[in-house]
Amino acid sequence: MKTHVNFRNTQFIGSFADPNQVPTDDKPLIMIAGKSNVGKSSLLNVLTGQKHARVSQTPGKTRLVLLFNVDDCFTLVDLPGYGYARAGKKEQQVFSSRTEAFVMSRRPDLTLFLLDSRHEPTALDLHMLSYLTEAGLLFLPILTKADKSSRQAMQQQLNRLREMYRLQDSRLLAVSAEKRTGIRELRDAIAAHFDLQAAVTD
Ligand SMILES: Nc1nc2c(ncn2[C@@H]2O[C@H](COP(=O)(O)OP(=O)(O)O)[C@@H](O)[C@H]2O)c(=O)[nH]1
Ligand SMILES: [Mg+2]
Repeated sequence: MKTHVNFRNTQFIGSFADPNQVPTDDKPLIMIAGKSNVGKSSLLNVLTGQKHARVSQTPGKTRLVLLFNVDDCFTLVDLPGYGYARAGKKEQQVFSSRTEAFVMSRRPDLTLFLLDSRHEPTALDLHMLSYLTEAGLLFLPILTKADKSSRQAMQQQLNRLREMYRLQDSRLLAVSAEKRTGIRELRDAIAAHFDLQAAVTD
């Protein structure tokens, strides 16, 4: 039985245009959700210490489902982001119908729900929040781009979101992929969810 998970030992499994083609396995599934440009790919790269996911210059470009094997402990799925302003109306929903079918059939064991620390949650963020809650999917809210906000603004935002989401203190993390802050805490939180410890690697 493994006791530690080394996030840096992550292998890319593949990319899929159709979520239906994503292979199943016997490992717990973690999904990354959040609006386009919130920093999903950047966080994934810092979390795994590798340049797996392409950080987009053009927001909304990631239409593929990316799948990763994290140290044989769990499978991580990076889904297309929502709310890309220039996308068509059909894109202005949290999931496409195919992605939603994927989420409902696979029911991820944990969702990393990314929110921009600099802004109020958008209507689609709130939609995602109620989606996750109503579907009974466990999620870990994460504030991204913490380097862009002052300490004081970040604290206010944390307090506001904790109140809004009725969260306990430990359930809301702030991270910066740029400055690499909050990454160890995030690894610890994910690992703990699966009764593992995060290996200290960097
Ligand atoms: N300042 C700052 N910028 C970030 C951070 N994370 C991502 N970005 C930038 O935000 C943009 C979108 O990032 P990306 O990871 O592609 O977002 P995604 O669309 O959610 O996958 C890129 O220009 C990144 O360089 C961060 O922690 N701090
Ligand atoms: Mg991306």
